[in-house]
Amino acid sequence: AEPAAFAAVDLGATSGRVIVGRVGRGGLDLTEVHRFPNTPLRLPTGLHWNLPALYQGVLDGLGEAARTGRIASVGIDTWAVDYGLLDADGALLGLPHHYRDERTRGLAEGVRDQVGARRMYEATGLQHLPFNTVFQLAAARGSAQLRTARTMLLIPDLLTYWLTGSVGAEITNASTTGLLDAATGTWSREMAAATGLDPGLLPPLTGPGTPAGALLPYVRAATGAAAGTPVVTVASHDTASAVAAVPATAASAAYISCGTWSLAGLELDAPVLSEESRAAGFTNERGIDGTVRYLRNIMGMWLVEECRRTWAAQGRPVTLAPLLTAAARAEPLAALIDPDAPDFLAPDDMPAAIAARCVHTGRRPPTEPGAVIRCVLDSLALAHRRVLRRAAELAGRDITRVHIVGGGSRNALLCQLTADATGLPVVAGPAEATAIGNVLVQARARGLVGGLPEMRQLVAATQQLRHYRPRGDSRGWTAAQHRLTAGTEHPLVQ
Ligand code: LFR
Repeated sequence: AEPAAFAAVDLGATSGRVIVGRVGRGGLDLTEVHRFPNTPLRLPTGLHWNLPALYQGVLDGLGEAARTGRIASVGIDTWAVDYGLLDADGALLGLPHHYRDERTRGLAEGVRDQVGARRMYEATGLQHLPFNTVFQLAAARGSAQLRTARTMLLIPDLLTYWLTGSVGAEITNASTTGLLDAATGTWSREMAAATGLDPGLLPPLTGPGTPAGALLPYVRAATGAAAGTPVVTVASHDTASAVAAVPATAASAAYISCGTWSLAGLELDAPVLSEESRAAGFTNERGIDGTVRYLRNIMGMWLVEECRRTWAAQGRPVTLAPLLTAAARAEPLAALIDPDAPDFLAPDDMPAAIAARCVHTGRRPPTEPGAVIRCVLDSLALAHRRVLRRAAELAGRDITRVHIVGGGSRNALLCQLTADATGLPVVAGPAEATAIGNVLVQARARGLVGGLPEMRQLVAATQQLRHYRPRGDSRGWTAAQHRLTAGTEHPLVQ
């Protein structure tokens, strides 16, 4: 097939981008044509996504993409779990809530305990996160919106609906809802019934690589895209797209998709649904081609970004590069936190929340910004180690190498600390894994690239990767893990 250009729409928690990816003749080349901020809105009803603004950003980006030449197709990925509700006329009922909105706090545990934590895990394989779609819908129970709703659409599916008029639920993202059956890959009537949800709200499932529909005339008018330009369903969960683009060649490779979140784990052929796995907080999300993303959410660069946001509001310098230089010089492993403590999900003042946790665990809290960032990065590296070791145990796998993809792969200090903590070589890159996974699934639908191994070889052959070797042995990290476990009131995953 002739080389072709694909538009990848990739929305993250802090910004959205449209990227044009050219694929063909052994090449893979990306150009970011548009980037726009994603600024959540606080309203009387809680924390929401400004979806019309995001949609406008998508249209502007597709316009820029069309100006670069003919676009073969468009693919959309975003963060997971969040959704919009449509009424019988197909109108959106209110702005989608942000997963960091507080309304599911406490309630999620109640629903889980009522349905039975074990049963929920056996059925869906999903880690318990308070913002899983199933809990958000439980929080909406009895609301005017939910009573009026006829269809629930996850964010990428909602954008696809606005662009094409067609309705579906892409399966990698559907697997993050808590409403998909892990064994059958179909909607779980049992979980819908157990949580009081009308299963009629759940649209037909679709899979990566299938056409969703052509851009509607008003979208073509707004963007200048050619008639008949299709939206192709990709792995619409951003993490699934990122994992598809991990340039791993061996089954003994682990990955960390590192952005707002660190998603650390393994690719498996089948879910691990054991009680141990549930208790350790591991999830079985779906990847492309029937793969399982066996991983845990770790709070990730959110901690760093929120520190910077707080400092900026205080008028302090927040440019990342000097902060990382200061962090590299700061005392190693001086203060540690469990990044997954619920206090870090949405605090008003992240540095204060970090200091409070350090006090809680009996450590002297860092004060200088460089030391705070060092505390965060040491703690993330240690969490990477904990999670990957446990994943290997629970899945019965050996890990010989760690791939870090996503924006965090540009953070040399975090990559080096992860190599040090895990005692494993780290391969960093591509930073644009999500957009690449999005583009490659579209290219594959056109016959320009083969299966998952071939996609990954193409990434390895065309993208710049950096290598980090562990420095020394990891004894210091083992001791640090013991100190952290001993000082924490919640038992951590070892
Ligand atoms: C990463 C991500 C994670 C998901 C979180 C919330 O961007 O998609 O995989 O757990 O956002 O949706």
